[in-house]
Amino acid sequence: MPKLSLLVLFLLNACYVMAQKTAPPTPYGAIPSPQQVAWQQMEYYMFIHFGPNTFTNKEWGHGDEDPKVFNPTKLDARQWARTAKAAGMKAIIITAKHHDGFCLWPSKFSTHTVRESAWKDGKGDVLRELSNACKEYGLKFGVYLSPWDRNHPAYGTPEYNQIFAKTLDEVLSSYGNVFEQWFDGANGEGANGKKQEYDWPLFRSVVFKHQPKAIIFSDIGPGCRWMGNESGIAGETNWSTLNTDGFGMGHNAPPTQVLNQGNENGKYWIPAEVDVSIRPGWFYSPDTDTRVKTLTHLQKIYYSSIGRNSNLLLNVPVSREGLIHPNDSTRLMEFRKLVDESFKTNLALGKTVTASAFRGNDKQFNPKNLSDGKYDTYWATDDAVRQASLVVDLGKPTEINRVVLQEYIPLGQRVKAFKVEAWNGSKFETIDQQTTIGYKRILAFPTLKTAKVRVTILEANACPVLSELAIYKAPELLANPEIARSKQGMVSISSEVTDPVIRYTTDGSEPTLASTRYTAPFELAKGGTVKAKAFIKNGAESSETILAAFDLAPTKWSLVATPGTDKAAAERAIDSNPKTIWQSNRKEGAKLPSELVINLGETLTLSGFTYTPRQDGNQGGTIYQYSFYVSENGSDWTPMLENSTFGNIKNNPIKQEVKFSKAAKAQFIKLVALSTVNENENWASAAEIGVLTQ
Ligand code: FUL
Ligand code: CA
Repeated sequence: MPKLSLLVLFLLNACYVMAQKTAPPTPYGAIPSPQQVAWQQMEYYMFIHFGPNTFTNKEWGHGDEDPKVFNPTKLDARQWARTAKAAGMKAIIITAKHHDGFCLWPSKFSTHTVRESAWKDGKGDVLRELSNACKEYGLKFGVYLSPWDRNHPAYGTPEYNQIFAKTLDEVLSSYGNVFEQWFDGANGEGANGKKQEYDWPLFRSVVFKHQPKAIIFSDIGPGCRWMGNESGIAGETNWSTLNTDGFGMGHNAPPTQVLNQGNENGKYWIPAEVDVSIRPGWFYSPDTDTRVKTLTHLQKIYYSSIGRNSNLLLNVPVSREGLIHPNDSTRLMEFRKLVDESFKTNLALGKTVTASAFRGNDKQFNPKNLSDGKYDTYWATDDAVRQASLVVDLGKPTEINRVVLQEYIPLGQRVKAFKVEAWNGSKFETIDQQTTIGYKRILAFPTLKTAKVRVTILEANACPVLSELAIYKAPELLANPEIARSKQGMVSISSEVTDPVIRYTTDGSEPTLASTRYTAPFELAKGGTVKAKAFIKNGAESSETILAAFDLAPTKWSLVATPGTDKAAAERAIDSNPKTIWQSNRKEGAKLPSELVINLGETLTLSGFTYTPRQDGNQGGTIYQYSFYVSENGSDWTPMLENSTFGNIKNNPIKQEVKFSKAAKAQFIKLVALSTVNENENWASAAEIGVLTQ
């Protein structure tokens, strides 16, 4: 070999050795176990609620139901597994035992089980069938077991903790690997009226004895945590770390807002799992066959769960036949297709990424790692560098509407704030600015055309360590805009989907592509008309025009205390939120009439008033007969309408606008409910009360 090439080899080798000297970043704060990393990478799996409630149309069974009601005629766990697999899910978690205590397997420790049911003459075992089906379809298997048991006679005594431990023991040693043990924190009364002090350390030790690698779900983990609501919305800020010392389950759990967002620098790694049902309830009911969540709603949930550093546990209740209903499976397939199409082509893959800095200038931490499609290769900066920017060069102007970022979580969660910008031909313009990233963060925004995307890490608790930066053009979905105004008079326009550009007018004209683009809430406290329309595909498709007419906002209004009215509750009638409802006193002995007295905070000339009945589908307390009074001083009242009725409100419970025969000056108004749409009801309700000044 010539001397020169030897020298080159030597030098190359020296460079290599030097390069090797750059140590990877040390882990920051609490970090996940290898099982937690693998769990996070599952992202999406199925929840199944199934049991006597399926047959009795209940959400919470009392435990006194005849076990014979459990009688699925065509139960096929392979159909469930096949559906989950085809939906793109990685596992199934089933309610082996819900609060009614009924066991979906023939437990030795209960007399309220499939053995006592009519199904398969008492010889069936749902857990056996499902665990086998999961194996067949390559899915993981998990179990939900409620410690709250409204059937077991020992519930409420120390003996029950031993029984529940044995029950766990039985399940966790009989059906192969269990990837997740789901503990419901609910702790109600048993059949004897007693509550149980749960022995959580004992329960956990049984889980780990048989399933040392299982992820334990509960309000406080230790494997993963409840994220604080059942509507599928994790916090925009979402730390996978949580402080749980001194906390317990249920009412001892950290506040739901903390569960929703985690604790920055929390002591333990306990990432969020989003549990939500594809139907309004957790259990099957024929009443909800036509209320399976829409595709746009599921997409919204996807972005607010998987897109916000959480896993998504989507409940698909099994029907009375023992099958997943076609309405649910059809929707699941549509949803999978949408997700697949959205993330089919990573436009950043293999593209050049440049960084303002990278660790030790070492190839190992090169920004190229961000566009190689591999989670295990990452870009990092030197320890002292907490701010950095990355530019992806797409090569040519390209339509995009999704950016996906991933931190390399084996080294902890670090990023606190970041910004994403697009090159508009002469400068970078902000698309979005957000807080945490975590395992995965998806930003969805209306389609724009750009040749370069810049991501800037604005703040991090330690040097940033990112695995991937991916860019997509997802199919655009359309939905009608929704217009709302706050008590302070700020109008906001929202949409269930992120793709449309929303344009609006306040002069009554039809919104067009030339109208003002909605970007942030605007003031309309004195009232006016807002018309909004959503556009996608550069305006080629548009939604309906949505109109909202507002009168004076209740900014200065307050409730006047009157006998029998809870002032705080009554605030809900003047909070500009039709979802919150005022109810008059419902205690025993309560009776109508009941009244609401409002101080408008200034003297106004009123031409009428409005009454919005509750909009939640329930008609309880909806006012039918009423009287309405005004006053300038709060003590001398002038009747404007007496013994009047809201015509047709029972059949069509929309906002009622009532005009006075002549305008009146008033600082105080009083609505007196005389009767409601339901007979023999002794209380009234209201979603909103307003005035007409125009
Ligand atoms: C809750 C339970 O009370 C519900 O019935 C349901 O099982 C849900 C997933 O968890 O705590
Ligand atoms: Ca990578």
